[in-house]
Amino acid sequence: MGIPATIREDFPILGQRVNGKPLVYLDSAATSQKPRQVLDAVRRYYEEYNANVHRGVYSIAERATAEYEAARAAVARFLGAAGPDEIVFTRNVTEALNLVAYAWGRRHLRPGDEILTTEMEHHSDLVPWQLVAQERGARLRHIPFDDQGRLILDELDRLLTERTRIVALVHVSNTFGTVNPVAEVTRRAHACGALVIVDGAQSAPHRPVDVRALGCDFFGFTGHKMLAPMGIGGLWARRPLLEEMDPFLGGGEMISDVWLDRATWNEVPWKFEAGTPNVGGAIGLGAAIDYLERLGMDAVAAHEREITAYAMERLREIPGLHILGPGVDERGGVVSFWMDDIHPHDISQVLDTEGVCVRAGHHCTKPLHRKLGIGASARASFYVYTIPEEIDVLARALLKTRELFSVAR
Ligand code: 7TS
Repeated sequence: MGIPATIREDFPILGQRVNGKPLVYLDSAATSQKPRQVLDAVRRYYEEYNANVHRGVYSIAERATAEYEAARAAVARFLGAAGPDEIVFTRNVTEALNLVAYAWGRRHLRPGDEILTTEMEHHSDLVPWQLVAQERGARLRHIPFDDQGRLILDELDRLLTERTRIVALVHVSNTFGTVNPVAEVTRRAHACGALVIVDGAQSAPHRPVDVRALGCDFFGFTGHKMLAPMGIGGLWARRPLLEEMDPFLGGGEMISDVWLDRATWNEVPWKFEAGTPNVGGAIGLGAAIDYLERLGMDAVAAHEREITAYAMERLREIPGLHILGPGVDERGGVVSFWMDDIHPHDISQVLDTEGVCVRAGHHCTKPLHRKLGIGASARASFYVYTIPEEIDVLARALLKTRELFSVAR
């Protein structure tokens, strides 16, 4: 069963007009829109049982704690974790990746050790490793990509050495859209004794993810790209890894006992959740997962594949437009492109006059763009609510952009 276009009615924002035109939101890789079911769950929390979690012994606090922990269980089920204790809530995937870089990296990295990432990483899976590598005297290396934006796996065996401690890679590239062969990379990394951390920001929202089938050791995700509010995300990690790591942040909730000069730690996962968490956000994430599970992640992936194939077909008709990344069989719902003689910011501005939202810039993948020799690109990205008619609007608006700029020259 495909995804019916009627689900658009669940997304209040999609009924809007901007600049006199129906809103065509094609920037879901930056953040997704939110269905009523998620908005209602968050509002219900604030209207009916807003209270801090894990401390009150009165009814609404108990309900808040139960719903917060139910959301953790939903995430565990959604990602195929062994249990909710393997899920740490964070603000977003950036915080999840930093958590591992610091809590794991500070304990395990020694001078001369190597951290392997890729040339297509988002800055949030590069910079934390740069910081910890500098602090620990470790060395960063990078898996290159080919001219279609695919990782060059032939290089992997050369790059993986007995010094490699961890491989940090993006599951689905937010710029190329490439779906990286995480299971294969993990198999080879483990054979060298290295751990693997996956940036799942663009995969968990869009395709079935089973962390145990992937075989990786850490998996980060971010709620706002999967129908949930901003400010909630998380980290999945194998329980023994969470247990051996020191906390990342100190404060309330993450302790077991505290003296003036020392403290002991709470159990996992709470050891990593210092301070009052985003309870409303977690509850919204639980509702978002319910929503996605009702649609079925296979159906979500199939829908996006269809939309992406159609978008690539329509965009290829536009003269002087160049699509980045691999063919539709190897990509998620992201199509980045550039156009001869037109800056991506100009593209985005002209599209905005037609009600079309696309991202322009480096998409937090500056090294990737630098390697391609382009400073920036434009990007259309899709989700469950995207319909082919919106791709038609995009294609018409791009043709209009082309005409405007050829007249201007
Ligand atoms: N990793 C990838 C692959 C991403 O696409 C993003 C966000 C992040 C990490 C960071 O997510 P955050 O929620 O922690 O901020 N990517 C984008 C984007 O492509 N456009 O805006 C944000």
